[in-house]
Amino acid sequence: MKQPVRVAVTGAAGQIGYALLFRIASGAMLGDDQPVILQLLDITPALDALQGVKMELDDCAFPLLADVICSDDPNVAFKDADYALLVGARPRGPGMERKDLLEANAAIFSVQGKAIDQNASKNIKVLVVGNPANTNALITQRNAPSISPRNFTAMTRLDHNRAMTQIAQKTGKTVNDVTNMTIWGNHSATQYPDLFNAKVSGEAASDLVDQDWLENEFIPVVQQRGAAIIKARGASSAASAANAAIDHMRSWALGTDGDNWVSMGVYSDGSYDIPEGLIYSFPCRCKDGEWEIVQGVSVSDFSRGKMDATAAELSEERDGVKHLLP
Ligand code: NAX
Repeated sequence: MKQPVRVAVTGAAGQIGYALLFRIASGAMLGDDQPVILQLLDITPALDALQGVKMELDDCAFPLLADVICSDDPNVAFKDADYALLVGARPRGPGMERKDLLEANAAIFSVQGKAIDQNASKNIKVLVVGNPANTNALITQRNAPSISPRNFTAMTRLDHNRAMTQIAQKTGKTVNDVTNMTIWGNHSATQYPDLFNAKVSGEAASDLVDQDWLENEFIPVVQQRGAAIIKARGASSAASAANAAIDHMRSWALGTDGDNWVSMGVYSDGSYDIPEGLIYSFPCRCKDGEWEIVQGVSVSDFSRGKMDATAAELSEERDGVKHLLP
């Protein structure tokens, strides 16, 4: 049996946490031969609820679950962590402006970035789920200067999975037939789900649908899916978000298949003329625990406009918290 790895999860007492922890502990994220130690962080008022989650984890008797540590101290939760899933974030409260939301989260993620810098493994792989995920990932990364910026990522895999299902259903196929989907940019309503490079059973997805559906159905449905779930369920996506977090980490740790790729919010190196240093969602392939941005993906004028618009939003978000960045 391999040595256990340490997986920190923040916001662990929340609804995504409840859908996520049991799957990590069962081996769905890192493989069924990889034991894990869960290091769970939440705020002090949520510690009783977190203890209840730990009791349920204990009661599952997962063979791969070596230990569960619960804390309200980021220095404890990130101690020697090999992986971190940053799920906990400040939701938008009544009367809160977008700027206030960015600032409240900047405070949380700068504390967590510093705690990761001081306590975690230097090879830690960090996924930020809590919104605004890309900018929270940027803040975390900037507060952890001793760790490579490549180790901080943001989640757009839920958008990616949503887009795969939309095109599969439209073309009467299954998600197994859909490859090379890309979400470009921010995990927000400006994200650009790209059908021009996606394939369905090897054929260009954009050839199988008309431009009207692509522009006026597919893109807005994917962009607005989170709001549609809230309207239908009375609560935001939780199981599908947890599933996407598992998919993201699994792809990163264990690799992607062949020529296929996945969407990950990663540190921009200037590829596709996206400003360097933004955490922007690109098509990525993963191997041996490393991601790379897929190069040479075709970009039409239509795509370019949408990729630039979502980059502009990310630059604005970054400028909004500039005074808080080290
Ligand atoms: P919940 O409100 O159910 O849970 C959040 C948990 O985080 C709570 O237990 C809270 O006490 C905790 N928390 C708050 N501040 C904390 C801090 N400083 N340190 C540690 N824990 C803290 O929200 P949930 O539905 O689980 O969603 C969590 C986050 O995921 C939200 O920001 C949400 O917007 C975001 N999402 C991101 C998605 C993505 O695709 N990137 C999709 C789903 C989801 O909307």
